[in-house]
Amino acid sequence: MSLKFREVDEATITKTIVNKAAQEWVDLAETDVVVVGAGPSGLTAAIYLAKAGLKTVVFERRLSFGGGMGGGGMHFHKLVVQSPAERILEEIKCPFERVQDGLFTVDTSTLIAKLANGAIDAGAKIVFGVTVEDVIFRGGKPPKIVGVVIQWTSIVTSKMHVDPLGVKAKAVVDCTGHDAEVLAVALRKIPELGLSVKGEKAMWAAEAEKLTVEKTGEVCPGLYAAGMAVAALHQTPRMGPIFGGMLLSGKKVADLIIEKLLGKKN
Ligand code: 48H
Repeated sequence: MSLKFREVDEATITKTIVNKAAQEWVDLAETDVVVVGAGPSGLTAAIYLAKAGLKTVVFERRLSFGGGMGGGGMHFHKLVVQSPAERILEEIKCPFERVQDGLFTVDTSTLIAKLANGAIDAGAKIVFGVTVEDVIFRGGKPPKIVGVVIQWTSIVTSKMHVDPLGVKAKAVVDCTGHDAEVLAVALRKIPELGLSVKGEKAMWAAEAEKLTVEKTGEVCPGLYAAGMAVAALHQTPRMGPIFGGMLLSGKKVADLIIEKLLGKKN
């Protein structure tokens, strides 16, 4: 390999970045599915949505993947996953260890990398540093969610008054975790929906896992909930650092959207 560096002009670096990003943003302005949040449920949903051929964009407010996975259980770097979610681990080629019948453990960093890689390989676009702060809706009985309102996270945290942009989508999935941020704002600003986010209940792992997956789905036309946002909406219990429910919830929401938009049953 030659050790001679290619000379690069600063203006070329700027033009390349701005040009390519702007071209992509033009394309992102109208998409099939917006997934909000790149945690376990959001990344899993993105894998299956993109695999099915749906144009999928994940907006993540932080500059990293993984959501609550990185913290493991109280910073211990292992997560627990139960059957049948190991099938998802197998599909994304994520190494895991069997602990007991139907119970498995995986390294936090490994699961984050494999889920993110799976989503990108499937064709999903993941954009960091973007906060979804509102939804776009159209009136009707019931009203329909037709997109999201986005802002740079750095603008949100600086509290500067900069007007946001809108991205249209056929389906929006709230995968924002404990605060169910997209549902919270949509349900507050569109009272006709007659719902609100009350927050999850105290811990009961087995019940929480079952109910999270069971209640994953469409909340109102165009707006879906997956992962911990489901528990926050339906006031079901929390589960602690067991992640099978998050993965299965992400897959279930993807299956529902695929069926709705493409008429295909998985
Ligand atoms: C853009 C946003 C916004 C926004 C948030 O918290 P997450 O990991 O969410 P889930 O539901 O996929 O997984 C939950 C799991 O991590 C967890 O917390 C569990 C199992 N807890 C059990 C318990 O008992 O405590 O990821 C959400 C992601 C994060 O990366 C956020 O930064 C991001 O969404 N996010 N992105 N716009 N408005 N709000």
